[in-house]
Amino acid sequence: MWRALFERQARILHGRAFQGFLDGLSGLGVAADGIPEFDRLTDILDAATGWRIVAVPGLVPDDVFFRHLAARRFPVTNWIRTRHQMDYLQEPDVFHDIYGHVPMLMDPAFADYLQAYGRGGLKALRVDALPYLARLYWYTVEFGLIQTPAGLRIFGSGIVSSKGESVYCLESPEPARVAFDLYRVMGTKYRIDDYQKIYFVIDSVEDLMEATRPDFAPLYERLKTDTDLEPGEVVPTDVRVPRRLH
Ligand code: HBI
Ligand code: FE
Repeated sequence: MWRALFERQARILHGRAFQGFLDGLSGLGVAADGIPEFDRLTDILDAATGWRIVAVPGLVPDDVFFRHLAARRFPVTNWIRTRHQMDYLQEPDVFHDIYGHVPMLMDPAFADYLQAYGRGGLKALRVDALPYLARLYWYTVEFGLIQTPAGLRIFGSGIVSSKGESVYCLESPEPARVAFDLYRVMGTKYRIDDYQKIYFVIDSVEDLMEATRPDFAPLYERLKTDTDLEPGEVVPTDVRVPRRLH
């Protein structure tokens, strides 16, 4: 199953995945021949950015998840999907977590971003603002796109670990593609059971880290008084990003 998933995604992501993701994947030595040894993987990751992985049986409670991230520990599910779940499964499995999430943690700026996200998550829980922060994770860590000199590329884990969305997100005329804006992202709802209707595009991981450095508390207060945007909605202040045409 690992080999089938890895080889399928490798074909699709050629020319579509962000170079930082591909560099992370090869730097970790993650390959088609089998599920990586967690102990070996965690040592390579630790040497690169101080992150480690911890095996978990599946989704863990939010506060547990954020405490791990805040301590540079990424929770990795310890089972792999069945052949009936080849194209879609609701919960992250070891392929989604290792192939989708861990490679970007080899990038120092992204490693800092995800730890900051974990710290922010613990704060958000205390002020009952988790839904807003979960949208930031969803539209960057899971479904983020990045503008590069070579063109629009994918870095979101939910996309790189799935089959169909890797093409759709870059080339379909259907979804909106909008330049990343923190307040806009945190005010936008998302669907978990279908392709996204909107993608947010960053110019660099450093930009993303900078944009999310300020304290979110005042943003949460404003967001609580604003109306949430529907996933497909586009507003006049949106900076639209053209899709890939080939
Ligand atoms: N647990 N194992 C695991 N993996 C996740 O990605 C995860 C989780 N628990 C909570 C969670 N994600 C999200 O609800 C938070 O980002 C809000
Ligand atoms: Fe995920």
